[in-house]
Amino acid sequence: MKKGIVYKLTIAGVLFISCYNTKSSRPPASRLPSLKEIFKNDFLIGTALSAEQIEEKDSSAAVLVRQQFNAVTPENVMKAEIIHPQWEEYNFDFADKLVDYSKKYGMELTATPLIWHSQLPPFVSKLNDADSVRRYFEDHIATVAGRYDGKTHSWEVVNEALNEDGSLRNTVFLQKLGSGYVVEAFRLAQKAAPNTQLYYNDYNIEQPRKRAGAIEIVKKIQAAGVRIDGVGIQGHWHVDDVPLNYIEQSIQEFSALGLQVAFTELDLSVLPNPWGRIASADISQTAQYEAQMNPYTKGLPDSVQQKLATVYARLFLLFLKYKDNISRVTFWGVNDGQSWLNDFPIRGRTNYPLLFDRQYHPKPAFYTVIETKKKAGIVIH
Ligand code: 9MR
Repeated sequence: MKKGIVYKLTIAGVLFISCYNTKSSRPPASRLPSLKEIFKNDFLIGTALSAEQIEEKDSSAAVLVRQQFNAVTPENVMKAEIIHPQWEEYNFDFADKLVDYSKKYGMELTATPLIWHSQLPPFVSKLNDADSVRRYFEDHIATVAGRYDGKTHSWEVVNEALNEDGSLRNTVFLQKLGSGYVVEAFRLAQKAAPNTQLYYNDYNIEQPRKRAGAIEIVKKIQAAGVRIDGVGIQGHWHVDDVPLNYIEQSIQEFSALGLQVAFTELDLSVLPNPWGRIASADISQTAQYEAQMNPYTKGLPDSVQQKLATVYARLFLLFLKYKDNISRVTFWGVNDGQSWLNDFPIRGRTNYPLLFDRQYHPKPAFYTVIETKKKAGIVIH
């Protein structure tokens, strides 16, 4: 990490914060620098879209997404409970709308998740025998991945299969299909979607033990002669604990296996974590609301705003260093108000994890991220 650059970025952030707090000095959206333009020779810049955003119901969001992003991921609409609610019933309405949306605006679409233990439709949770689970698994992959082949650039084929210690998570798929199910999912996805890039996706896989588990998965897939094109590091981190060294080692190690690396769900929480700093994205882990755990209901103090800006910049400097290995950096949501982190792991908090605030205005972190590329001057038009 070059100290000079961080210093300049810090100055840029501090100067911007003074302007940021004065509403009248905010540039109109049309005059903002564009993340997708700034990083166009480096990696794609993506965002997760909610159902409302796919339908472009909010015009501020719609304008900003078109201006800033060249890749999209469904936040929820391709999850099994939505897309495959009953044995023989599929609901492709929103997923099809997203395909049209990505085509219309020339954005790269990442479909997700194909196989995930969470947000399964109730009929799958009730299955007790291995044959039925296998039937669901095969039908789901063939039907859903098959439908979008040629329409989506990539699939996150298996999502969150690992425990923190690198072992396979105890899911209905592990219980009923055995440990070979991950390789099998990729084999079936490759068959159904031969023109689609295939990724393994998880949170905390930059952490050494979980990373070792992910590498084992990749090696098994490759040893079976099955295609895997990339690994998605989700990137749900805490602003006080972004593991830059582990992220760098992970990019190096996954790349050494011949894989692309994508940062698929980036956001940085600024709120206290009830269990210490290492963030988790396991939505089954929740805690009770207490006022002291929700300190920034009236706005983010400048010091935290500045910290967020500096940490985002450090992260993007690292991404730029490895731009040849990184296919895409996707934020998990368009603005702070939409973020899942307002409700996880404690419901009803006010978090500030993204680059755009609740009014869709760019935050200081937006500018320091842009500075990482420009490395000189302050980009305030
Ligand atoms: O952001 C998503 C939130 O709206 C959903 O309620 C939640 C449960 O489906 O999933 C969130 O997205 C998750 C993603 O699909 C997988 N990685 C962790 C994300 C945050 O929980």
